[in-house]
Amino acid sequence: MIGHPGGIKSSLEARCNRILVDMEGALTARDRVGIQDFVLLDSYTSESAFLDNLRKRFHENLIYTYIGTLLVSVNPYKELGIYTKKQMDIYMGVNFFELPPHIYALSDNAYRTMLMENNNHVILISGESGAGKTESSKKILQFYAVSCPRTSLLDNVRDRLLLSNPVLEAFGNAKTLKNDNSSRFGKYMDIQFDFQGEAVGGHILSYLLEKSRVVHQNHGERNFHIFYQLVEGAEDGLLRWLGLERNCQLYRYLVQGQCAKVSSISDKTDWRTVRKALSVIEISEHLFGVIASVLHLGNIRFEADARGYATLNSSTEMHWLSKLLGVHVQVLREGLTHRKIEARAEEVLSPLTAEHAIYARDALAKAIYGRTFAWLVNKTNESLANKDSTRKTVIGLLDIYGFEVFHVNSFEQFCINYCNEKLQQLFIQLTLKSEQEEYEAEGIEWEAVPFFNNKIICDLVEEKHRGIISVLDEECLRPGEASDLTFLEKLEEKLGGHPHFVTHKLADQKTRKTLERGDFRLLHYAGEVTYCVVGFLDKNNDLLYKNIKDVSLGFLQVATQFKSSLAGLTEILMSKEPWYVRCLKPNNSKQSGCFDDVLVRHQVKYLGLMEHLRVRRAGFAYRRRFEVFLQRYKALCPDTWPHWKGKPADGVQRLVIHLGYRPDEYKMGRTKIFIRHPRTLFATEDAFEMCKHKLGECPSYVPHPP
Ligand code: AD9
Ligand code: MG
Repeated sequence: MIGHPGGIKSSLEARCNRILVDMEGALTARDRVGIQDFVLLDSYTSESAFLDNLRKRFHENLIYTYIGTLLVSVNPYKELGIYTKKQMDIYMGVNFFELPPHIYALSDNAYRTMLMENNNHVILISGESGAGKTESSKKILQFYAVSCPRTSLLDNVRDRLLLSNPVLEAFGNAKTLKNDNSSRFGKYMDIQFDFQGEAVGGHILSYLLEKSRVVHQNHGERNFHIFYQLVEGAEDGLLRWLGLERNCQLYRYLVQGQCAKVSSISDKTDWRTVRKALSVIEISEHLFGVIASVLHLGNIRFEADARGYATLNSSTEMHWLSKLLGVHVQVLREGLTHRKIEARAEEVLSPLTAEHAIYARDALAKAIYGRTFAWLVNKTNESLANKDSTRKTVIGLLDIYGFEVFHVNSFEQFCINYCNEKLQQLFIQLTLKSEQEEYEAEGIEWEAVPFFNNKIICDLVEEKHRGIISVLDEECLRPGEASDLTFLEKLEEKLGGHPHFVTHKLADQKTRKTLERGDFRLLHYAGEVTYCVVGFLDKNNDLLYKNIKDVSLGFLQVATQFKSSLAGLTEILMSKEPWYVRCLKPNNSKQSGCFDDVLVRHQVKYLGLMEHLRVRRAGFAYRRRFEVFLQRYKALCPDTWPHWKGKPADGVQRLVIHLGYRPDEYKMGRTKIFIRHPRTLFATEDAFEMCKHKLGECPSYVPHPP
């Protein structure tokens, strides 16, 4: 069987759908709803025409538009009723351009290509904070979990795949000023499929959780959802067992942003969902004990004694902490008010000042939460693991935290924006750069499309010895001498003159007015961001109080660890066939029906959508190695069937002439055939479906190209 189990629905059903869409098309004239693929736009080089088309469609609730096989999605900020089971069925097994653009069409095409070519795929979802990445990734997962064939009794794996989302969101997402459900960790998820196309397992990798949020939130922001869900939603008995009261205002770690209640969020309802999900994933209630201990920890107060050393009076909190963490009160007390230091091969306890004790308390809270999150991801993975050892193919889903700029930006934004910079670099490499290089290598006539390559910014951040991360690490290795300000001075020394880096000292007079002395500004691909250096060294060290001598040579600082995990992620993504969803944010006020031209134009620009369109438009949507193409379609031409003895390129040439390809529809490269429009390939695929009976006559036929 080729393609989708059950075959490509080229026959009656798909045709009926097409007729329905055509009828709809007749009713909704092109003028009103715009064009569903930018490639077909008449003035395809005009940014204004691009924007007009997006805006028109947005106001008709048509949030999806293609650029070839790339999907552009504009956040509608309202429920559209387009994610029903019925919609899933309509999109299942239908060729890309037969139906209006939809995230299900992209999901289905990735899935069918995976089955047809027996290889791994990845869907890269990008866009700034609040643009709709997490929602997109959920829709894709739902599509696979709900509508893929069910041939075995693995219903619980599908349930777990779906339920892993609310759990990780509860622990890893939070309300920020940009998004009420902002991802505060990066997530890469593999969905594993067996040879019949059934979703049989999954695996999640998580990237750098924003732990600082546990102890501090800016005005208008919240801590991670789970804390509020627990306090608002937990049953009375559970709250009593945890020593908590049903009032978020009582917990210091929950109220720093002064917005414990958010109108768009129902913590009570979400609690029920999370609770159920945790029980399906088989995670015990002890988890809540750890979460509650963080809240108790936050309420511990210190006072300074006559010598300024910390004393601790919070006996109720200490009691609950001791109970929930299973640590004796005296040990806790000592741990929170003293640090161990080595003196002449002996360990002695040195008292902490009240200020240092607060630091130690917060560091402990962050560490507890960070480790709990890592544990939760592990547990979820155990529950999603498929123990059967037969070969699986995967579709990966990448949903990271989007590019963000706040009034004050710190180490966290630096890491998040660097991550987005890397993803943009990958996009450029895989589409704009390699695409054009391939045309050249294959000898296809090509006029280069210029584009901005953000490699220069990635290098600025990550280059060895002189990149920002390297400089930060160096400073972190000079305890006692280095500070956030010496870090800034080193940056100025090493990076002065770099076109994407500026500080108060380096700036011209006009720019200087917009910068404080403790700031550095990066000119990111998506715009300028000013970072305040305060806290960079501390957050990069992320130490639980311990003697600095404990810091062994193998110790990696946070940013460096993040850099190497991103390098690992890039490798994973590069090894798979990519599909892209580019999410756009229509306005900054989270409002439906409001399309802010300036804001959207900016995103279209920095995401490189115009360049992508130009390359797509002038280029070729599909390419296949001659051998693969010939092997698959040779039955369609008497000259190539059952065996073609000559060169594969000549066989392909004979085949496509026989199929009636027009000369402008395809080009013969050195090793591959390039097909301009998917329609041509789909017609060939349809013809192939119809003559499949021939294949049985040829014992040497291999249905899946290698
Ligand atoms: V962040 O980088 O994690 O801060 P995301 O993930 O890009 O961001 P998210 O998917 O969380 O944004 O979307 C933000 C909000 O927009 C959601 O909570 C929904 O309220 C709304 N949204 C996004 N996409 C859709 C959609 N397809 N339909 C309806 C949507 N609402
Ligand atoms: Mg998100």
